[in-house]
Amino acid sequence: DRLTPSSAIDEFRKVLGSSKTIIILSGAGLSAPSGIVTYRGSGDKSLWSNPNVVKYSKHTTFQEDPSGSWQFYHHRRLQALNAKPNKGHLALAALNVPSVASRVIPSASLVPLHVTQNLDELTMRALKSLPESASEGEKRLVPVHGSLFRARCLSCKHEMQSYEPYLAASLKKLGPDVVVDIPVDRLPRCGGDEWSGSNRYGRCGGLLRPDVVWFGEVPPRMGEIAREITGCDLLIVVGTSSIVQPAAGFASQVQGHGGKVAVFNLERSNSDDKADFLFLGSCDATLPEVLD
Ligand code: BJW
Ligand code: ZN
Repeated sequence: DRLTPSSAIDEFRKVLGSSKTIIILSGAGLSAPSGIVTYRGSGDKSLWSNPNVVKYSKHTTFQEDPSGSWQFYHHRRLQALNAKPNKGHLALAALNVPSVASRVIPSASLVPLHVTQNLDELTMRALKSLPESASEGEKRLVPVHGSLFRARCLSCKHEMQSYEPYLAASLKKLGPDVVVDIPVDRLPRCGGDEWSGSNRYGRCGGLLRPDVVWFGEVPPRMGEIAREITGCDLLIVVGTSSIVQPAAGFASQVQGHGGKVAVFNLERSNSDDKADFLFLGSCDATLPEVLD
């Protein structure tokens, strides 16, 4: 019933302070100030300008070219490992610190559910940098498109996590534009030592795939998210183009039952004219300013 979204901080703070159920939805823009390129940004700064991203975001590509896919994700992992959480990640994570929560979100019955579409684990690292009293936040973080640092076995479904620069030996210091021919039996395998191919842990030895969500695949924990959306008073949307489903549908679902939506983005994004609040600017500046 409003024509344009409000950018009044005090009005937003009242809604924030009276909300019982708060959901945060984040996208690539949250990590942009950490130096991680977005998918759909302009020009050279867009991952989508790299044909590999289009190719390896399809769920059928891994079967056709597992070696190329693992090499592509090797470089994505290095980029994320070399980045650090920024002030935007930290401002959101701080809502899990009891002294901050009692001041900023006093009506919240639980710490916010943070649904992130990012694969870089920077929000997880921001949460881990907080005092022990904020540990609830980790359970309430849903990496809805998976993680660059997780893999799962195509044979036995075993899931694993690793921060080792696997494939480093095969790739040496080759740049992201060079694709070499790594035989499938040298790709990360189930039970492998640092995913290197030697079956040190006696698991099944099957081929691992990156535990990320490609187009055409169903994201995890959707039931949990749907339940939370049903009672959501306030959805805080940060740095996403709001084009990719299912996350792109959250705002209208929340507003459909009377909840409010606040958008934080560098520029105008899909359907943000329907938002209740809109804070334009880089989220490493706007989030600390609006949430502190
Ligand atoms: C800043 C900033 C700063 C920059 N500060 N802001 C038609 C045909 C075929 C399929 C479909 C179809 N229609 C719908 C579909 C489904 C499809 C889909 O949505 N496609 C659309 C593209 C049309 N979706 C799926 O297939 C999904 N699965 C699904 O729907 O299953 C069905 C189902 C669901 C639920 C229940 C039951 C059934 C799966 C989607 C998987 C997406 N995977 C990717 C790639 C991961 C792998 C990899 O990275 O290698 O995930 S795609 C890519 O986009 C990545 C991202 O997480 C995702 C979203 O991107 P995001 O985060 O919005 O980033 P950008 O770059 O788009 O936007 C950045 C924003 O930040 C911009 O707005 C900037 O302005 C802003 N910004 N700097 C603040 N400093
Ligand atoms: Zn296995």
